[in-house]
Amino acid sequence: MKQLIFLIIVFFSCHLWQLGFGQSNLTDQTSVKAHQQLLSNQSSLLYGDSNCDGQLDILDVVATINHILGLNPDPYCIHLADLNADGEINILDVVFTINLILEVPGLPCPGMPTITDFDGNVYNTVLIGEQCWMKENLKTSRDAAGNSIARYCYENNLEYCDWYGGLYDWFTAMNGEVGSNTMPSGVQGICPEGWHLPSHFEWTKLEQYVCVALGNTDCDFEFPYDHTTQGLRGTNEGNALKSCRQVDSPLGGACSTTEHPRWNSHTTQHGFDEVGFSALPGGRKTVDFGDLGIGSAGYWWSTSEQTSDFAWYRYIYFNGGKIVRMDPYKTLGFSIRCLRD
Ligand SMILES: [Ca+2]
Ligand SMILES: [Ca+2]
Repeated sequence: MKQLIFLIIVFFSCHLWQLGFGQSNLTDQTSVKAHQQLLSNQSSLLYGDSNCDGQLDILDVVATINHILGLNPDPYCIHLADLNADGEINILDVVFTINLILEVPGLPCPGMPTITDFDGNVYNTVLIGEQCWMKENLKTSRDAAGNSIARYCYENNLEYCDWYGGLYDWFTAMNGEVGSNTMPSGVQGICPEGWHLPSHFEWTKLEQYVCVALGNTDCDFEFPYDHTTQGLRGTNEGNALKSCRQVDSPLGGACSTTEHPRWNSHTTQHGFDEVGFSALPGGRKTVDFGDLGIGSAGYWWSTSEQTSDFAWYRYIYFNGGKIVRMDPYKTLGFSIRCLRD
């Protein structure tokens, strides 16, 4: 893959320079108008579409290489071309564009590789199909407006919040908003500005994407868009969502670790992080039985209610590869993953 990318870059770098591709000047008034027209025609931002034609393809790679070479390609949508959002256009954006075209799994979200919450915690992001997820569990103690919220750290130990994120009951997570079954949920909850809590169906979309990516069959049956199917679903999709960090992971290397955060040891049901979701087992806070499950299970809220007392969640566990969908008590404390709006 790296060789292919390198060859493509070399090919276009060498040949397009000679061809003098797109040497027009953006300061030309006609060009500026055409550029603005193209921008206004775009209903939503298509990151990587550096030549502003509404499509993501090899021509965008060409445009960005030409931009780097000082050839002033016109039109050129610089805000769509800076995929790693570092304020400059260079070879990293070329590689990112190629990876986007090739749909390489686990890429950071184009234009937003990280997101920072009100407390200053920085989270990596990951693009999974059409969804942009936080790659880590939320750990904030304040909402996007700066108000304190009821964040709980496992066993009241702040280190667990650093490693696995905070635990929040459903009411805290929703931050006063009403339940939602739509896609997207439209519920910001305690997520940063521009982000929202996933609905039950948005989790379903992720599950179906992973199911298909693994080449599994019956994805519509295993992960249906309904509010009736409960229990253990799928086959190995849970393992595909897990971080590979595990005690004695058979994958070895950095995946095999005793350091937090990590999953408890298992010889066959280890995570392999197929799409970059990197799920970690933050455990849960119960009302009557204390804190349970750190290292052995991760639980994530959705915005979707079943009744006034129960809401849908997802649950992944260390000794199995399936994903659990159920509707536990809203008073339980679980992890949160946010989605980009
Ligand atoms: Ca394009
Ligand atoms: Ca850049």
